[in-house]
Amino acid sequence: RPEDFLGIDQLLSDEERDIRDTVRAFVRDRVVPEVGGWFEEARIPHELPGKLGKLGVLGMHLEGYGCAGTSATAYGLACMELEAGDSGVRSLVSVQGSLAMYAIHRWGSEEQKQRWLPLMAAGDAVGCFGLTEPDSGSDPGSMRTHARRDGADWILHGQKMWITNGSLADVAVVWAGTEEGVRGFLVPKGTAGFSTRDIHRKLSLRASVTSELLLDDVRLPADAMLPGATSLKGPLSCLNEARYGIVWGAAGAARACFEAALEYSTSRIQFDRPIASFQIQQQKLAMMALEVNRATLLALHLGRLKDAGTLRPEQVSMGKLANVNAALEVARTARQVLGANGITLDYPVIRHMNNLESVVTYEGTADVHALVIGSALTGIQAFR
Ligand code: TGC
Ligand code: FAD
Repeated sequence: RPEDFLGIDQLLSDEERDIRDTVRAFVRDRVVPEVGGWFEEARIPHELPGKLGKLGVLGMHLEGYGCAGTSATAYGLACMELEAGDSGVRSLVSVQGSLAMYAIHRWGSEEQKQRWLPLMAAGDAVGCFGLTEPDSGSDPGSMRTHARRDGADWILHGQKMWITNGSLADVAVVWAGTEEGVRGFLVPKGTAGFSTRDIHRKLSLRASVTSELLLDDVRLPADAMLPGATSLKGPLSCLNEARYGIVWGAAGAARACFEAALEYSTSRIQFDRPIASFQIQQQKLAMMALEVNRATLLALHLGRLKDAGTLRPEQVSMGKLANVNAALEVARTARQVLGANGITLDYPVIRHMNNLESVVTYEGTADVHALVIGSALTGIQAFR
């Protein structure tokens, strides 16, 4: 089993392997045969959230409210399998579970949790998470979207950009500046003044809906606000969760590219020999196997730390930076191994390669994560 060269499987419990294998089978049967078409058509099927809900992966690491309450490691393994299918499918699950549901679970009122989490865990309601704005990406503290009190209500105004699941979502978690600091608001689809506009012409993460959220003096009742979050720490704490999933997911995308390259190299004949028999190709295969195994080990280590309750944000940054960069390197190498076939959607590699260009940018760019690590190492903040 070249993708598990180091025998990392032995470090998993039976339950973790069972969950992993269930998600792997779902991806093999329901995602892999279709996802090239979804990518080509730039769409994600509307019935997919319901199927993912039945699979039990939406908010699976959260406790109660219809969520499965698995370990963080099991959740990570699910992310790895989903992203081995496509980063867009893992994104849907990350945004639903780690961003929108986690925000409600961690910062919401009991009523908000009761209203939304069971529906979202089942995939009967989709969520999105609006932090980024046209002029506020890496620096979310500069956001212009704001909310002011008007009697008992809130009036929310502004614009969010690059929002995964935006137009698909039944509820948007929107972060806004207020006189009381940064606060989160639950904005149901159809609320007067709230509309979405999809972003087209993407060449990456095409099997995923990405939208703008337009908030034109949206009047919200007092109970739309997440009571627990009062600063940027609110949204940033959610990002830790989603970034953790990406640490695993990137290892899955890398594995899928490596497997495609290995299979191709043993069957493609040039100069009367399989290309796998040439030393240069073997070196590429060895490098890819190394990166896939190393990324998986790193993800598992962070999973164990998270389950022990000791995982620190800067460790998540190191995992995201390392594994997404490794996955990009593997994808680019695999694409070359496939020659001309590597540029088509008949093979998964260029789809993963292009997707990873989004993954390296969202949830904190590689630069931002390097600076988070640099700040932890030196005690000197170099962001501003
Ligand atoms: P800074 O002054 O450092 O911190 C402000 C407050 O936040 C706290 N904090 C954190 N809390 C929890 N987890 C973290 N990782 C935290 N980082 C900081 C901090 O303690 C402070 O708390 P308090 O109590 O004093 O208020 O903030 P800064 O403005 O200097 O920014 C720091 C920086 C650059 C690291 C941060 O803003 C950042 O991470 N920027 C990147 C933005 C980003 O990642 N956006 C992602 C948007 S969502 C998305 O991309 C979804 S894609 C999903 C998909 O499709 O899969
Ligand atoms: P910028 O912040 O403008 O950065 C541009 C370049 O400058 C980058 O290379 C960056 O590393 C560099 N840079 C910035 N600041 C510094 C600095 N201090 N030091 C050194 N270099 C710096 N956001 C959401 O809120 N919700 C979502 O669901 C969501 N989904 C997304 C889906 C996709 C497909 C994509 C592509 C993005 C999504 N995002 C989402 C937005 C994403 O989080 C942002 O794109 C990301 O945070 C970077 O912001 P930016 O694109 O504005 O780049």
